[in-house]
Amino acid sequence: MAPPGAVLLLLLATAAAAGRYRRLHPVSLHGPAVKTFSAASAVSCGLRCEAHTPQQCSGFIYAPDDSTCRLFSGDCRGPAVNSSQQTTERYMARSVPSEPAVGRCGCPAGFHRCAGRCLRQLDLAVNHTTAESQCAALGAHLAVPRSDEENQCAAAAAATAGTRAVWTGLIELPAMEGVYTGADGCGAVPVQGRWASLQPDDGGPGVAEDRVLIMSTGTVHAAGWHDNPAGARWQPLCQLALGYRPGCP
Ligand SMILES: *[C@@H]1O[C@H](CO)[C@@H](O)[C@H](O)[C@H]1NC(C)=O
Ligand SMILES: *[C@@H]1O[C@H](CO)[C@@H](O)[C@H](O)[C@H]1NC(C)=O
Ligand SMILES: [Ca+2]
Repeated sequence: MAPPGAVLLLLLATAAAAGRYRRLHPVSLHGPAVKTFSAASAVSCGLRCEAHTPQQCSGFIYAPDDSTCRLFSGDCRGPAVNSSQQTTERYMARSVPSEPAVGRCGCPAGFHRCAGRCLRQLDLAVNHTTAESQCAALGAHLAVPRSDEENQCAAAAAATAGTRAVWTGLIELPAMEGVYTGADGCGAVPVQGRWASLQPDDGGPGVAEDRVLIMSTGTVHAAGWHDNPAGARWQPLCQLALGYRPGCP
């Protein structure tokens, strides 16, 4: 039990950090923290976050009870939250002052808002490696649909793609068959109920299919998620790492 003085100090410290952080609702996070360590206060936790770029650290959770400071990347909060698992932990989302003045629900040029995320589909079908670097050149990563809404956004993008499919930022972990991690840095991605009929099939003997695309209707393939080899060519769907706005359609 912390003495009243310590509680007051924490409140002051949190208020001092308020200008550089937005306090969001209590959350729980599916993904692992990028970094976890012990810190004396919320302010020192915030300073550790600020020692990184906004892409590397988009916010933190400080637990005064055990002095645990956890840094997160890529606005990991959001649809990863399972509301029935909410805790009283306070996620402090880092303010990004250089964010373009595009209004609350706007996105930078070329990107459109969907389910709170900024997305951009590229025109050319390329392999997964090239898709990743093309998104990175835009300050983004391949899209990682975690919620039903985000999955619908990705499926809608696939429906308008020339190839009727888009690459996602899901990669099957080499040592863990069936576990897919997200390019958003927020850990394992829930995959239940997303796969197209007969997927994932790992491509059969001798073929490693460890990347995931979203197929729309209107092809010979079943609609839904498919595993494919990294060398397959599909259109990239990029997602901005920062600037998640939970209240925006
Ligand atoms: C949320 O968490 C509860 C409790 O762990 C679990 O029963 C439920 O299936 C989860 N819901 C989703 C959508 O993950
Ligand atoms: C992807 O394409 C690039 C450029 O054509 C090539 O250099 C690279 O080897 C390819 N990677 C895979 C995994 O196919
Ligand atoms: Ca497959």
